[in-house]
Amino acid sequence: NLKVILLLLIIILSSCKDKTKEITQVVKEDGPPNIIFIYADDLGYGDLSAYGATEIATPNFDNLATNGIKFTNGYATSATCSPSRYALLTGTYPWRNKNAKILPGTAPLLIDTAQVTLPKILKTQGYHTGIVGKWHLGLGTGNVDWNSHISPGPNEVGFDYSYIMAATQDRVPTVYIQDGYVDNLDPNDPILVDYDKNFEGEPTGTENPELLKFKGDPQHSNAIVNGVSRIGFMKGGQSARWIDEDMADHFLAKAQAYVKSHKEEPFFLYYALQQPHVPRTPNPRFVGTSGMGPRGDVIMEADWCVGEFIKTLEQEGLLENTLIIVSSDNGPVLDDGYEDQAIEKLGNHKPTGELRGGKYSLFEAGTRVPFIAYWKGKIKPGVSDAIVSQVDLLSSMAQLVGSEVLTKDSENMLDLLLGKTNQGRENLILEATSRTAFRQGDWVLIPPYDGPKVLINKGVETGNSKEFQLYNLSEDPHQDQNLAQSNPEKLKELITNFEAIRGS
Ligand code: NG6
Ligand code: CA
Repeated sequence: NLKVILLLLIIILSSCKDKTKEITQVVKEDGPPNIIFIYADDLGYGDLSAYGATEIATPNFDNLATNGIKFTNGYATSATCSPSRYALLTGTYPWRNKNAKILPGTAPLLIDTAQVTLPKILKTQGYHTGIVGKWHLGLGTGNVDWNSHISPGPNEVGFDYSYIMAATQDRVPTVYIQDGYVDNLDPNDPILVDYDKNFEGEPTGTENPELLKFKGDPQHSNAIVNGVSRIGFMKGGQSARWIDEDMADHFLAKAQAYVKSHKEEPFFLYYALQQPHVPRTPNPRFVGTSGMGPRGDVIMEADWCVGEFIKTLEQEGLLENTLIIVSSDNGPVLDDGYEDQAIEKLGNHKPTGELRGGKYSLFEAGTRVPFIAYWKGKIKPGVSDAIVSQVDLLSSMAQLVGSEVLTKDSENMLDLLLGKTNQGRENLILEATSRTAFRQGDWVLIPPYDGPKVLINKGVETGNSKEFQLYNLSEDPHQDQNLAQSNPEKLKELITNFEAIRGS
């Protein structure tokens, strides 16, 4: 009997071993997998039902989270957009580039065209690369002429195809740009953009509030397009102007078309959703669906987009050979410049989950975001508490496609993303509006910073304090107990390690 049991054990064990072998060989046998990043804008750690939201249902995001790996310590590199996107594509911490701040719509390209980028690496391995959605990494070299070829931009840093909005939905120019050309532009009605002064005769939110669907704060009260006042002034380009309520459908259609037309070759698609960033303009199909006003409604809309997009991948037979990473560029904010009832209608929903802070904050909710890795049939569903950052995606994806490229800041987390290990990062630099903090294991160090403790208009705690702050996230996930005084040794250790990386 013992012999039989032993034999059985050996058979079981060796079949397990075969399974792991199978996973590691998958990439080689099936050819290079497609890679898709679905990247939301300002989606908070607590905004998805898979991450604990009870007042809103996000079945399509949840499908990826529950059938893939849901990371509970996954980070954007920064608590604002442009820096996070910079790190996502370059594998370099944004604080290394002094220009990596929230960019105006007229900012020059933030990424050096000579710099390593993920899409460039993928191209060298035979991939077709595309971006659809929000760019917000600058365009041109200063003084962009929106009526001719806009360059350099995504196509000069590694994307074969780009269909983007230049900056944010609340910034001009409010037009789509395809491969460097404004889509649908009538040459007889050229676009002019200025971030300092208005064009004569153009209405603004400040002067013509009667034209608005909802009011903006002073910064968001410049050019009015579709009844929404924006940051920055703009004139012309009427036929090219986007319709805010159609943006989600528009980008979705472009993303679907992209995967359909590139399914015969390995491709990388960066699908950068615009939701739930302001202005929140759900398509009428979604108005009222969340009961939370526009912010909830656009999360429902984004979830629907994810569902439709996954359906397309399924119909095209691509799901089994596509690694999908889902995340967000920074944490959530309720009032980000428009009167859209995000606070009034929030009810019991907690966009930050149990975390402290939010967008712009050095506290956890600024940078800790939903982070999901999904690959049908290849990644075993699970939950991981390992620390992983979006800055790691460059090296990890490079590894996946057989490239050896690594950047200093980007750690190879491929095995973690594929569920073959639960070993994540030992430490990570966090960033928010040009300030940095440090996570090491369960510990977080926030150095002293001047400035307000709370952004009054936005209701977000910045993390600023005259004192060092030290938190232990395993005991205190909401960062209420500053242990800097009571644990001077830990404090010293973290300061030393933090400074070593900051100075490197
Ligand atoms: C801020 C805007 C905010 C938003 C943010 C960019 C003001 C007062 N606030 O400057 O509304 O546009 O920039 O958000 O202008 S991000 O997600 O792209 O970083
Ligand atoms: Ca953002």
